Amino acid sequence: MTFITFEGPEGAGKSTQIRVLAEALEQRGHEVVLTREPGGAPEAEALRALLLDKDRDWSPLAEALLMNAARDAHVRQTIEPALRRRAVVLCDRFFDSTRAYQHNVGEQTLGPLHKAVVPKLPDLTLLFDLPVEVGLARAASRGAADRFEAKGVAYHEGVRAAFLDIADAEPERLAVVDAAQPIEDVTKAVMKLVHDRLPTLLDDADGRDSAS
Ligand code: Z5A
Repeated sequence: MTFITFEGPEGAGKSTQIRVLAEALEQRGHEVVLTREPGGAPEAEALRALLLDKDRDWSPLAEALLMNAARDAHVRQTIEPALRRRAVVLCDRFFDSTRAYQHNVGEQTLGPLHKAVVPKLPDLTLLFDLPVEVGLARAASRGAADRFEAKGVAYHEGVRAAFLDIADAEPERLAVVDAAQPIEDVTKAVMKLVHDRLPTLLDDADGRDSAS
Protein backbone atom coordinates (compact mmCIF):
# COMPACT_ATOMS: atom_id res chain seq x y z
CA MET A 1 0.00 0.00 0.00
CA THR A 2 2.53 2.55 -1.20
CA PHE A 3 1.86 5.62 -3.28
CA ILE A 4 4.77 7.24 -5.18
CA THR A 5 4.36 10.23 -7.46
CA PHE A 6 6.72 11.48 -10.18
CA GLU A 7 6.76 15.23 -10.74
CA GLY A 8 8.74 17.80 -12.65
CA PRO A 9 8.76 20.27 -15.47
CA GLU A 10 8.48 19.45 -19.15
CA GLY A 11 10.78 16.76 -20.60
CA ALA A 12 12.29 15.84 -17.23
CA GLY A 13 12.32 12.09 -17.92
CA LYS A 14 9.53 11.06 -15.51
CA SER A 15 7.88 8.64 -17.94
CA THR A 16 11.25 7.01 -18.71
CA GLN A 17 12.12 6.50 -15.05
CA ILE A 18 8.64 5.45 -13.86
CA ARG A 19 8.77 2.48 -16.24
CA VAL A 20 12.19 1.40 -14.92
CA LEU A 21 11.02 1.58 -11.30
CA ALA A 22 7.82 -0.31 -12.15
CA GLU A 23 9.84 -3.11 -13.71
CA ALA A 24 12.24 -3.26 -10.74
CA LEU A 25 9.34 -3.50 -8.28
CA GLU A 26 7.54 -6.14 -10.33
CA GLN A 27 10.73 -8.22 -10.43
CA ARG A 28 10.66 -8.14 -6.63
CA GLY A 29 7.10 -9.50 -6.57
CA HIS A 30 5.10 -6.32 -6.01
CA GLU A 31 1.85 -5.65 -7.84
CA VAL A 32 2.44 -2.28 -9.52
CA VAL A 33 -0.21 0.07 -10.89
CA LEU A 34 1.42 2.58 -13.23
CA THR A 35 -0.86 5.50 -13.91
CA ARG A 36 -0.76 9.18 -14.93
CA GLU A 37 -2.41 12.56 -14.65
CA PRO A 38 -4.35 14.08 -16.16
CA GLY A 39 -5.85 10.67 -16.91
CA GLY A 40 -5.73 7.22 -15.40
CA ALA A 41 -9.51 6.58 -15.53
CA PRO A 42 -12.00 6.81 -18.42
CA GLU A 43 -13.58 10.14 -17.39
CA ALA A 44 -10.16 11.58 -16.57
CA GLU A 45 -8.74 10.56 -19.97
CA ALA A 46 -11.68 12.33 -21.65
CA LEU A 47 -10.81 15.52 -19.73
CA ARG A 48 -7.11 15.06 -20.60
CA ALA A 49 -7.92 15.33 -24.31
CA LEU A 50 -9.70 18.66 -23.69
CA LEU A 51 -6.92 19.97 -21.44
CA LEU A 52 -4.05 19.23 -23.85
CA ASP A 53 -5.89 20.37 -27.00
CA LYS A 54 -3.97 23.42 -28.20
CA ASP A 55 -7.06 24.79 -29.96
CA ARG A 56 -8.76 25.35 -26.54
CA ASP A 57 -8.19 28.42 -24.39
CA TRP A 58 -8.68 27.40 -20.75
CA SER A 59 -7.97 29.97 -18.02
CA PRO A 60 -5.65 28.88 -15.18
CA LEU A 61 -8.69 28.53 -12.90
CA ALA A 62 -10.50 26.37 -15.47
CA GLU A 63 -7.35 24.24 -15.80
CA ALA A 64 -7.19 23.78 -12.02
CA LEU A 65 -10.88 22.82 -11.84
CA LEU A 66 -10.67 20.39 -14.76
CA MET A 67 -7.43 18.82 -13.43
CA ASN A 68 -9.16 18.23 -10.11
CA ALA A 69 -12.33 16.88 -11.75
CA ALA A 70 -10.10 14.41 -13.60
CA ARG A 71 -8.19 13.67 -10.37
CA ASP A 72 -11.40 12.91 -8.48
CA ALA A 73 -12.31 10.19 -11.02
CA HIS A 74 -8.72 8.90 -11.03
CA VAL A 75 -8.49 8.69 -7.23
CA ARG A 76 -11.85 6.97 -6.82
CA GLN A 77 -11.66 4.58 -9.78
CA THR A 78 -7.96 3.69 -9.91
CA ILE A 79 -5.74 4.86 -7.04
CA GLU A 80 -7.87 4.02 -3.99
CA PRO A 81 -8.87 0.51 -5.19
CA ALA A 82 -5.23 -0.29 -6.00
CA LEU A 83 -3.99 0.90 -2.60
CA ARG A 84 -6.77 -1.07 -0.86
CA ARG A 85 -5.50 -4.29 -2.47
CA ARG A 86 -1.96 -3.34 -1.34
CA ALA A 87 -0.55 -2.60 -4.79
CA VAL A 88 2.25 -0.08 -5.25
CA VAL A 89 0.83 2.89 -7.15
CA LEU A 90 3.29 4.85 -9.32
CA CYS A 91 1.70 8.01 -10.68
CA ASP A 92 3.20 10.22 -13.41
CA ARG A 93 2.14 13.68 -12.09
CA PHE A 94 -0.39 14.30 -9.30
CA PHE A 95 -1.61 17.29 -7.29
CA ASP A 96 1.84 18.91 -7.03
CA SER A 97 1.58 19.48 -10.80
CA THR A 98 -1.53 21.59 -10.21
CA ARG A 99 0.27 23.50 -7.45
CA ALA A 100 3.14 24.19 -9.89
CA TYR A 101 1.48 24.60 -13.30
CA GLN A 102 -1.60 26.42 -11.95
CA HIS A 103 0.25 28.23 -9.14
CA ASN A 104 -1.14 31.60 -10.25
CA VAL A 105 -4.59 30.46 -9.12
CA GLY A 106 -3.34 30.69 -5.53
CA GLU A 107 -3.22 28.36 -2.56
CA GLN A 108 -6.44 29.85 -1.13
CA THR A 109 -8.35 28.26 -4.01
CA LEU A 110 -6.18 25.18 -4.61
CA GLY A 111 -5.87 24.20 -0.92
CA PRO A 112 -9.59 23.45 -0.34
CA LEU A 113 -9.87 21.74 -3.73
CA HIS A 114 -7.00 19.42 -2.88
CA LYS A 115 -8.36 18.78 0.59
CA ALA A 116 -11.58 17.55 -1.04
CA VAL A 117 -10.01 15.53 -3.86
CA VAL A 118 -6.78 14.09 -2.39
CA PRO A 119 -7.60 11.65 0.42
CA LYS A 120 -4.04 10.39 0.91
CA LEU A 121 -0.80 12.24 0.31
CA PRO A 122 1.86 10.32 -1.61
CA ASP A 123 4.32 8.41 0.59
CA LEU A 124 7.12 9.73 -1.61
CA THR A 125 7.26 12.30 -4.40
CA LEU A 126 10.28 12.30 -6.71
CA LEU A 127 10.80 15.74 -8.21
CA PHE A 128 12.79 15.56 -11.45
CA ASP A 129 14.47 18.94 -11.79
CA LEU A 130 16.38 20.30 -14.79
CA PRO A 131 16.94 23.60 -16.62
CA VAL A 132 13.83 24.61 -18.56
CA GLU A 133 15.61 24.92 -21.91
CA VAL A 134 16.97 21.35 -21.61
CA GLY A 135 13.52 19.94 -20.86
CA LEU A 136 11.80 21.90 -23.62
CA ALA A 137 14.43 20.75 -26.14
CA ARG A 138 13.85 17.12 -25.14
CA ALA A 139 10.09 17.56 -25.49
CA ALA A 140 10.46 19.33 -28.86
CA SER A 141 12.45 16.40 -30.22
CA ARG A 142 9.31 14.26 -29.79
CA GLY A 143 7.27 16.32 -32.29
CA ALA A 144 4.32 18.76 -32.22
CA ALA A 145 3.86 20.71 -28.96
CA ASP A 146 0.68 20.26 -26.88
CA ARG A 147 -1.07 23.23 -25.21
CA PHE A 148 1.25 23.24 -22.16
CA GLU A 149 4.49 22.73 -24.10
CA ALA A 150 3.55 25.72 -26.29
CA LYS A 151 3.30 28.17 -23.34
CA GLY A 152 6.89 29.46 -23.56
CA VAL A 153 10.04 29.67 -21.46
CA ALA A 154 8.89 32.27 -18.87
CA TYR A 155 5.83 30.19 -17.95
CA HIS A 156 7.95 27.04 -17.59
CA GLU A 157 10.54 28.90 -15.45
CA GLY A 158 7.67 29.78 -13.08
CA VAL A 159 6.57 26.14 -13.01
CA ARG A 160 10.09 24.94 -12.18
CA ALA A 161 10.41 27.52 -9.38
CA ALA A 162 7.02 26.52 -7.95
CA PHE A 163 8.05 22.83 -7.86
CA LEU A 164 11.30 23.70 -6.06
CA ASP A 165 9.34 25.79 -3.52
CA ILE A 166 7.12 22.78 -2.78
CA ALA A 167 10.21 20.58 -2.31
CA ASP A 168 11.71 23.13 0.09
CA ALA A 169 8.49 23.29 2.09
CA GLU A 170 7.93 19.50 2.30
CA PRO A 171 11.34 17.81 2.41
CA GLU A 172 9.97 14.78 4.24
CA ARG A 173 7.69 13.90 1.28
CA LEU A 174 9.60 15.26 -1.73
CA ALA A 175 13.07 14.28 -2.91
CA VAL A 176 14.73 16.23 -5.72
CA VAL A 177 16.48 14.26 -8.48
CA ASP A 178 18.99 15.92 -10.83
CA ALA A 179 17.24 15.08 -14.11
CA ALA A 180 19.88 16.68 -16.34
CA GLN A 181 22.22 13.70 -15.81
CA PRO A 182 22.45 10.82 -18.30
CA ILE A 183 19.48 8.41 -18.10
CA GLU A 184 21.47 5.65 -16.32
CA ASP A 185 22.64 8.06 -13.59
CA VAL A 186 19.09 9.33 -13.04
CA THR A 187 17.95 5.71 -12.67
CA LYS A 188 20.64 5.07 -10.04
CA ALA A 189 19.54 8.16 -8.12
CA VAL A 190 15.90 7.05 -8.24
CA MET A 191 16.71 3.54 -7.00
CA LYS A 192 18.81 4.90 -4.17
CA LEU A 193 16.14 7.37 -3.07
CA VAL A 194 13.40 4.75 -3.10
CA HIS A 195 15.64 2.35 -1.20
CA ASP A 196 16.55 5.01 1.39
CA ARG A 197 13.04 6.44 1.85
CA LEU A 198 10.98 3.24 1.49
CA PRO A 199 13.39 0.41 2.41
CA THR A 200 10.76 -2.33 2.47
CA LEU A 201 10.05 -1.83 -1.25
CA LEU A 202 13.60 -2.12 -2.63
CA ASP A 203 15.49 -3.78 0.18
CA ASP A 204 18.21 -5.17 -2.09
CA ALA A 205 18.92 -2.04 -4.21
CA ASP A 206 21.71 0.22 -3.07
CA GLY A 207 22.08 2.64 -5.95
CA ARG A 208 24.90 0.74 -7.67
CA ASP A 209 22.41 -1.68 -9.17
CA SER A 210 19.56 -0.15 -11.24
CA ALA A 211 16.71 -2.40 -12.40
CA SER A 212 18.54 -5.70 -12.20
N1 Z5A B 1 -0.57 19.44 -16.00
C1 Z5A B 1 -1.01 20.57 -15.35
O1 Z5A B 1 -0.88 21.67 -15.88
N2 Z5A B 1 -1.61 20.46 -14.14
C2 Z5A B 1 -1.82 19.26 -13.53
O2 Z5A B 1 -2.39 19.20 -12.43
C3 Z5A B 1 -1.35 18.08 -14.21
C4 Z5A B 1 -0.73 18.21 -15.43
C5 Z5A B 1 -1.55 16.75 -13.58
C6 Z5A B 1 0.55 16.64 -19.24
O3 Z5A B 1 1.43 16.38 -20.25
C7 Z5A B 1 0.53 18.16 -19.09
O4 Z5A B 1 -0.44 18.52 -18.14
C8 Z5A B 1 1.84 18.64 -18.57
C9 Z5A B 1 1.53 19.41 -17.30
C10 Z5A B 1 0.05 19.56 -17.31
N3 Z5A B 1 2.36 19.48 -19.58
N4 Z5A B 1 3.43 20.04 -19.59
N5 Z5A B 1 4.33 20.64 -19.78
P1 Z5A B 1 1.89 14.92 -20.63
O5 Z5A B 1 1.33 13.90 -19.72
O6 Z5A B 1 1.61 14.77 -22.09
O7 Z5A B 1 3.43 15.01 -20.54
P2 Z5A B 1 4.37 15.32 -19.36
O8 Z5A B 1 3.92 14.72 -18.08
O9 Z5A B 1 4.55 16.81 -19.37
O10 Z5A B 1 5.63 14.57 -19.80
P3 Z5A B 1 6.91 15.26 -20.31
O11 Z5A B 1 7.35 16.25 -19.31
O12 Z5A B 1 6.71 15.77 -21.68
O13 Z5A B 1 7.97 14.17 -20.36
P4 Z5A B 1 8.60 13.29 -19.19
O14 Z5A B 1 7.67 12.17 -18.92
O15 Z5A B 1 9.06 14.04 -18.02
O16 Z5A B 1 9.89 12.79 -19.95
P5 Z5A B 1 10.12 11.49 -20.86
O17 Z5A B 1 8.93 11.32 -21.80
O18 Z5A B 1 10.56 10.37 -20.05
O19 Z5A B 1 11.39 12.01 -21.69
C11 Z5A B 1 11.28 13.04 -22.64
C12 Z5A B 1 12.35 12.80 -23.73
O20 Z5A B 1 13.63 12.98 -23.14
C13 Z5A B 1 12.34 11.38 -24.32
O21 Z5A B 1 12.72 11.46 -25.65
C14 Z5A B 1 13.40 10.65 -23.49
O22 Z5A B 1 14.00 9.60 -24.18
C15 Z5A B 1 14.40 11.77 -23.23
N6 Z5A B 1 15.10 11.64 -21.94
C16 Z5A B 1 14.58 11.21 -20.77
N7 Z5A B 1 15.52 11.25 -19.80
C17 Z5A B 1 16.64 11.73 -20.38
C18 Z5A B 1 17.96 12.01 -19.89
N8 Z5A B 1 18.29 11.81 -18.61
N9 Z5A B 1 18.84 12.50 -20.76
C19 Z5A B 1 18.53 12.72 -22.05
N10 Z5A B 1 17.31 12.47 -22.58
C20 Z5A B 1 16.36 11.99 -21.75
